[in-house]
Amino acid sequence: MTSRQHDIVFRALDSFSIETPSWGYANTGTRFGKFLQPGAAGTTEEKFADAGQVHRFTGCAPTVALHVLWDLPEGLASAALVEEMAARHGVRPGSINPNVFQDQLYRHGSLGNPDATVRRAAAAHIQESIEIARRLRSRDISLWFADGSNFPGTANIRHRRQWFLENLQAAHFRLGPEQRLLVEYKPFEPAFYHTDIADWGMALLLARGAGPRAKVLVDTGHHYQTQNIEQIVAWLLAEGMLGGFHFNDRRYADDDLTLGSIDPYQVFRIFHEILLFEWETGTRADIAYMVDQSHNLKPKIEEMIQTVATAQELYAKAALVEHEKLAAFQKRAHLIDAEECLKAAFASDVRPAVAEWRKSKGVAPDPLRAFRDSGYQARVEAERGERNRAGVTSYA
Ligand code: AFD
Ligand code: MN
Ligand code: MN
Repeated sequence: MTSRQHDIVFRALDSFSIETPSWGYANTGTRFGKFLQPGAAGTTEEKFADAGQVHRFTGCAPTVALHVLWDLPEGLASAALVEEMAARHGVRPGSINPNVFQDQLYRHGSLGNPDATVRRAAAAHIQESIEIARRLRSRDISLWFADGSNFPGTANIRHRRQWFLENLQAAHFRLGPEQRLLVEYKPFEPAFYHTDIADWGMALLLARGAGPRAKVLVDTGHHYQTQNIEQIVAWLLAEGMLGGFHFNDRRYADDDLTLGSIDPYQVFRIFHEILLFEWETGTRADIAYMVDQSHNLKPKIEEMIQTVATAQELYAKAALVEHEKLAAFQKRAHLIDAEECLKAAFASDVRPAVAEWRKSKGVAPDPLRAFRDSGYQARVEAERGERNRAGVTSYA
């Protein structure tokens, strides 16, 4: 690696941080059941403690996404306690995730429910989530809806679209001056005939309709197998509508596997589109990088460290693309040379430079090894094992 490339990697890592999800530290599973881990976090305090380890050993994961029902069971009344817990563990509350998909009330949807009283209940929960975000000084309220239907003819798609538009406009009206609504899309699951916000176009139109501080959230697991996600990212960047990501990986559907475990080149291409946009426009894309994974079988904290370290490496690789050369090759349709600009950067071994960056920040060069040597896992397994083995787990 040349000293110029070394400096590029350092600058890229200096500007990169990624948010981990509280729900990634708790026992979760699939619809076929959960395999409980003795050291899994069961309380919000434990989730912050575990997230604090990830930030301590990676140096780039300072915020934790919170799920309102799971992490703030008393709603706004839980906010002060949550703020203290986060500070105790060296992290801060991150995006606030309302939960309008779990209660029985939402059997036939939330904002898309044909019953106006249910729509009002969902809207009230979202508004309380906005208040919680304001109290915790969190910028983003991250909205995912399970709404949809399973059978043709059972739902009026256009009425549901209108209810979403009206309620997202009402939510937007309640935002503080610095806050944003992130509208997430997902083509299917748990609804299997139609999902009300099924693709980036619907999310874009609803976000545009809600107001100027509503943006689109791209969850990398929420696309059909063949979709070109980096093309969606390029369009949303050009439209000024890319709010952030929920990173994970997938082989088949929304599998919530470890970022980069199946297709690291796709994550690289997503980061490349963002860095190319920033190079061309001379602006910094204001994007929330977040993890959304359900750490089911791997040890949870280790998988989160692996996830964050992989994200850093792929971001550093993408930063090595020589944009001037690429632009010139694209202009002259020199296809192989243009493609080789990406392949050369992706093939670069950035690990030594990343390790040096970590040391320069007072962080261990190998975060996974340092965490394993810390004895933290054995300690929390001893503290939490009996409770977890008894199957006492918090939501998520
Ligand atoms: C599930 C949903 C969606 C949402 C996440 C957190 O598919 O990705 O963002 O839960 O609520 O993964
Ligand atoms: Mn998501
Ligand atoms: Mn998902």
